[in-house]
Amino acid sequence: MARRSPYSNRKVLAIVLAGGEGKRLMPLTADRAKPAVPFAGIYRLIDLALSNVVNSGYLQVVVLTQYKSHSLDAHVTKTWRMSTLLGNYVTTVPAQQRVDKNWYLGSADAIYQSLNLIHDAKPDIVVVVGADHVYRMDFSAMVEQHIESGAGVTVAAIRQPISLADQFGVIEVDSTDPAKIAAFREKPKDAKGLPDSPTEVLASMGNYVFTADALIDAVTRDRDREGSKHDMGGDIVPDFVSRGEAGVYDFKDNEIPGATDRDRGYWRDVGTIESYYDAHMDLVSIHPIFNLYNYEWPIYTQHSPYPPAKFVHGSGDRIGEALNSAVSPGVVVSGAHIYASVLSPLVHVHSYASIQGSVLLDGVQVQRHAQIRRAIIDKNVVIPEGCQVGLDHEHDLARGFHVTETGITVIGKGQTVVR
Ligand code: ADQ
Repeated sequence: MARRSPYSNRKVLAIVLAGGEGKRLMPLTADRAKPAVPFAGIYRLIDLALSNVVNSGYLQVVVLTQYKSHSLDAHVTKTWRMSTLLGNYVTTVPAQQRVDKNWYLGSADAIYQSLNLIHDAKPDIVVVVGADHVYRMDFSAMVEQHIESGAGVTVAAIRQPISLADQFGVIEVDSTDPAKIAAFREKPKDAKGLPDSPTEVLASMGNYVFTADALIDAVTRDRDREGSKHDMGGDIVPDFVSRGEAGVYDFKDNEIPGATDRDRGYWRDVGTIESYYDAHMDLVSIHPIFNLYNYEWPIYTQHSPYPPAKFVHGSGDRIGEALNSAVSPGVVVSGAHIYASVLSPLVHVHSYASIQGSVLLDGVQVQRHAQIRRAIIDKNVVIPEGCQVGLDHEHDLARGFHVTETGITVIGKGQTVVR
């Protein structure tokens, strides 16, 4: 669904940064890159970024990968294959030491080492987006603002609580021109609140629109800059700001077809276990805060042709039911009670089991009488009969599970669970 734009004659290349390690999502990222972490049952995180790019009308897309990229590469290659007849593509490009013996030193270096792709595509504009956020966004509106402003880079921004300032690039806008960035600090520990809202800061969303030549010039100069970490937020954006060439695009102005009052402006960085968990709970509230059911701006994915989910009477004629929950194809709930949870494909829950406020990834098996509360359980883990997870955190830690400060229990892929 190509979106019309008065500037559609401009050639746009989209680059998705998908090489991050995602340390704060451990153990979910022990075995896979963060953008490949499953989300909402049937998706991978990268599907959200790619759906936004494609729905915005940009059909030439490169995905830069590095860390544990196999499952990410397999997913993107299988799901996002496009007809090349019109010159459209979504392609993954692994780190490959094109320039010297170094792997990508940071996100800016990932682009520097991939400049051949920009030289080949010859775009006027490069849209650079992260791959680990849950949101809908029409990038074409941001591209229009960028072209009109004449900036070298435009950074997408959203208000966030000041308590989270040290997780984001924090933007100060120019007092005379609110579309211009006066100062940008990456993950500051001492951020000041906004003049009209002292409890909030204006945070970078990690999405950028560049004039292609300005991007090529910036990452090339950055390569030899002493002390640079070769990071988009830490080095490249501040460089544009110091030259007075950085603009800001306010995400609250972004209009998405089919958005409801409730989910308009929704954006979550799912960089931590807490935010990943919360994003799932946002999905299963009765009127979802993030609405997967907006078909005017679809989130695309592809999965195996599993049969429909099934709910059956189990042993002793127990009713199998799931309330306020999202249940994927291939799931069987037999005489068990599920509440406020997300079940991924092929999860099987047996009689007398109960699951509340939890996220179960593909193929998890929950045996009879098991009880699961506020937990995230990775692929194919078997929860044995009568086992409790998330009810006693001391016991969870003693069994080698991960428990967050806020009391979310996480069981990693391949972990053996005992009662
Ligand atoms: P972070 O997400 O902490 O902050 P980073 O870890 O560099 O920044 O990740 C940004 C994106 O780049 C992610 O999608 C990641 O997968 C990817 N990436 C990281 N290293 C990479 C590499 N070597 N090769 C390829 N891709 C790589 C960023 C910005 C902040 C902003 C937040 C918003 O730096 O300014 O506020 O995003 O979440």
